[in-house]
Amino acid sequence: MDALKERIAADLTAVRERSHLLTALEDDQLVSQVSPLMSPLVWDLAHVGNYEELWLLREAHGIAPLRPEIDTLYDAFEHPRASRPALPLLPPAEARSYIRTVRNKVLDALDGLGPHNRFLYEMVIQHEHQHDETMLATHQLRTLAAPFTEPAGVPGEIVPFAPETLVPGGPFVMGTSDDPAAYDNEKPAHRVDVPGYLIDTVPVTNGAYQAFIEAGGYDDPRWWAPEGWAWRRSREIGAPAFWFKEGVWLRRRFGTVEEVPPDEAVQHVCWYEADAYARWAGRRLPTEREWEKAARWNPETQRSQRYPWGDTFEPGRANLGQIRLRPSEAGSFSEGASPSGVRQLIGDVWEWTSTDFRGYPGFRSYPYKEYSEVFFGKDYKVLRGGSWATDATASRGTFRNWDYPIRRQIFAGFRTARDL
Ligand code: AVJ
Ligand code: FE
Repeated sequence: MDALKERIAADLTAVRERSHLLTALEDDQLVSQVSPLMSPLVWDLAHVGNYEELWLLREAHGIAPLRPEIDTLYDAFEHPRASRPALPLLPPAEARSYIRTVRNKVLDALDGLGPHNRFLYEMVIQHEHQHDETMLATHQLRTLAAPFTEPAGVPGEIVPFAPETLVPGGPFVMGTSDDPAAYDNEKPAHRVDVPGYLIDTVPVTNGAYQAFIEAGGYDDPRWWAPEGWAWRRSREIGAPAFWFKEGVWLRRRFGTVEEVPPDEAVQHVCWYEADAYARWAGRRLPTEREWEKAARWNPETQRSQRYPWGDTFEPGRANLGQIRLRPSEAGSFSEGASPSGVRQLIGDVWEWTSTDFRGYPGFRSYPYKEYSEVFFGKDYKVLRGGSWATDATASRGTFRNWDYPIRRQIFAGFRTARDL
């Protein structure tokens, strides 16, 4: 077996171990729904297997459907999340057995992996990791203890940093045309001219965000976009999701309560909160272009890199892949700095940008419209960089995520910017 096939097989095995760990609960916990925003965990589990069957067995290898009658149950477009618990879903044991059967057939077919179907493999691996991150968000919404524990011993040294970093004006190459793992929405590579700007060297911390809270930021319409203010007034919200105050600020995280650590990147804020904080601070959210230029552009080589630190993934340069179950302290992972000197762009928290999710010039949907294209428009904001919960296979300088500006259950924070 050549190196690529070995790597793909290892990635498939690794992500499946994750998925099993995240569903190591009693059946009643897997079939019940903790929030209308999320699927029952047993839906995610069978869905990743059904997606693997569709794209690898049927599409990549022309193998006849194993269980065509269940396709409709696991089609995310036919059944919105809120309606999924009422479906006649495969019970947990059957779901596990179905996805095992699919996987064994995929491993048997792996010999037929080649340049023509490689992306489908990269897509299926990333897809399961993306659902694992979604399952982690489901666990965070539960009040019970999670079936996994905090790994010990990370991260390392905190290296001091200037609060903001200058990125000079000029063109850079955004997106990619040749990354074998890139989704359709990351393509094609194109030159964009970005005027000079200053951007926070690290994401906004809990401590900085607390200052906004204590300054009455949640009650001051001056800082909020009109729709953001309407959102804020429609509910009793005065802090990030999962925070509550008992003398000091506390947060619930995977069923346990702890003091909010001031130096960690803030997470579980929606776009409207991020936008309001930025205005209160006399700043703004970065555009998606600004985020990517800060992360990828190397002025010395005049090229855009796959990661802030270079072209290959290197563990230890980012808080990625659940090496810990929360963002790291500001100033950690200094080895992950970009050529411009901006830090913690990859990992820690997804970062809200000011940009609506749209296709790049020359966009072509592949391999299906419902991955990206149907979400293009004004409704969704782009998030960049991945979080502590994102796997390395689904994180790179070109990767684009998107969500509604009201969403708070995802592992999202932000950094701010300003014009020169
Ligand atoms: C890219 C995270 C917005 O979860 O809705 C999963 C990823 N697409 N299955 C989502 C996805 C199909 C997607 N996000
Ligand atoms: Fe999916």
